[in-house]
Amino acid sequence: MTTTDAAEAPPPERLQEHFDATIARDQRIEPRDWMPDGYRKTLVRQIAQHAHSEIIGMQPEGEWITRAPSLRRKAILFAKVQDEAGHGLYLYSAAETLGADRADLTERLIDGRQKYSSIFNYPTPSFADVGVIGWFVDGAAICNQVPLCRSSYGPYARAMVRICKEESFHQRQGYELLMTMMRGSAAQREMVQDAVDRWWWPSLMMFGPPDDASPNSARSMAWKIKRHSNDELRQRFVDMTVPQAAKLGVTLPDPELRWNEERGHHDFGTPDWDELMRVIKGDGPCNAQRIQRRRAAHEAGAWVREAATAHAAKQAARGKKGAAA
Ligand code: FAQ
Repeated sequence: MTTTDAAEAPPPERLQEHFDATIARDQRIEPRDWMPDGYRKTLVRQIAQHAHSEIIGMQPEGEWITRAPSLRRKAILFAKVQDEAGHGLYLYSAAETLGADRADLTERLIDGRQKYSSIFNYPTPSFADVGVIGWFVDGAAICNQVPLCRSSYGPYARAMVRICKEESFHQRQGYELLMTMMRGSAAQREMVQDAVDRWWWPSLMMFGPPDDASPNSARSMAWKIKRHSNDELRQRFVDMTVPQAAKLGVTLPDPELRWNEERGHHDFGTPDWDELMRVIKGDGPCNAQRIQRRRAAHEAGAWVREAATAHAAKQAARGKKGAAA
C-alpha cells in the first residue's frame, strides 16, 4: 500500500515536507510515493550491493556441494545455496520498484562498477568453512538485516522479513555442523579452529568501515534506511558470538577480546581496515575468480533469458489475439 493515495497526494511544493513527515512518523515509503533523488539512489546502491552479495555469496559454499561428506549434508547445502539465489531475486525485484533495471545491475556487477560484500572474496579450502560461514557470515547477516526489516522503504523491509527467517535457519545449520565436527576426531576439531581463525576478522569487516570512516551512514540513518551504525552492529555480533564460541569449544583469534563490565559489552581488537579496503577495491584472495564465474554463468544463461523473453512475447501476442476474437 502506498502512503499517498492519488486522491490525497500533496501538492508539488509540499512533497519534501510530506516525505520528511512520513519518515518522522516511522511510516513506510512505497514505490509510487514521491522521494528525493538521493534517497532513491542510496536505496538502489544498497539494495543492488545486497542482491549482488547474495548471488556471489552462493559461490564459496557452492564449491562444496559435490564434495559434501554425506547425502544429508549435500541436501542441506543445496537448499541453503538455493535460498541465497532466492534472496538475490527478491532484492533485485525490490531494486526494480525504484526504477532500476536488473540486466543493467548485473552488467554493473560484472564490469566492477558495483560492489558486493567483501566476505565472499575469501576461499573455502575445508568443509568446516561451510559451518563457519553459516555461523559467522549468516550470524553477521542476521545482526545487520533484522533491523533492515524496519527500513523505511517498504519493498526492501518486506523482502528482509523473509530473508531473515531463512538466514536464522542457515545460521543454526552452520552451528549444528560445527557442533558435530567438534564431537568428532582431533583432526576435525582442528579443521573447525582453523576455519574460525580465518573467518573471524573478515566477518567483523562485513559490517563496513568504522563509523568515523563511513561516508553513507549518517544520511542513511537520518532516512531510516539503516537503523544502526556499522560499529553498533559489529558490537552486537561480537556480544552474540562470544558465548556461542565458548559453548562450541573454539577460541576466537583476538587477544584483546574480553568482557567489559562497565560498558556491558565485550572489548575487542581492531580489524585490519587496510585489508577491508583492498578487498573492496578488488584485490582480495578470490575477487577475480568470483567475478569471472559470475560473468561465465551470465553468458551461459543468455539463451534461457532469450527463450523466456520470446515465450513471453508469444504469450502476450496470443492474449491480444484472444481478446480481439
Ligand atoms: N564489503 O559508508 P559505508 C549475506 C562499501 S549478504 C564491500 O559504511 P553503507 C547473506 C559501501 O558499500 C551480505 N563493500 O556504506 C549470505 C560503501 O561503498 P559505496 C551483504 C563495503 O552502505 C550469507 C563504502 O564501502 N549484506 O551475507 C563493505 O552505509 C551467507 C563505504 O561504507 C548487505 O549488503 C563490505 N563489507 O554501509 C549470503 C546488507 N562495507 O557504495 C551467502 C545491507 C562497506 O559508497 C552466504 N547493506 N562497503 O561505493 C548494508 O547494511 C550496508 O550497505 C553496509 C555498508 C553496512 C554493508
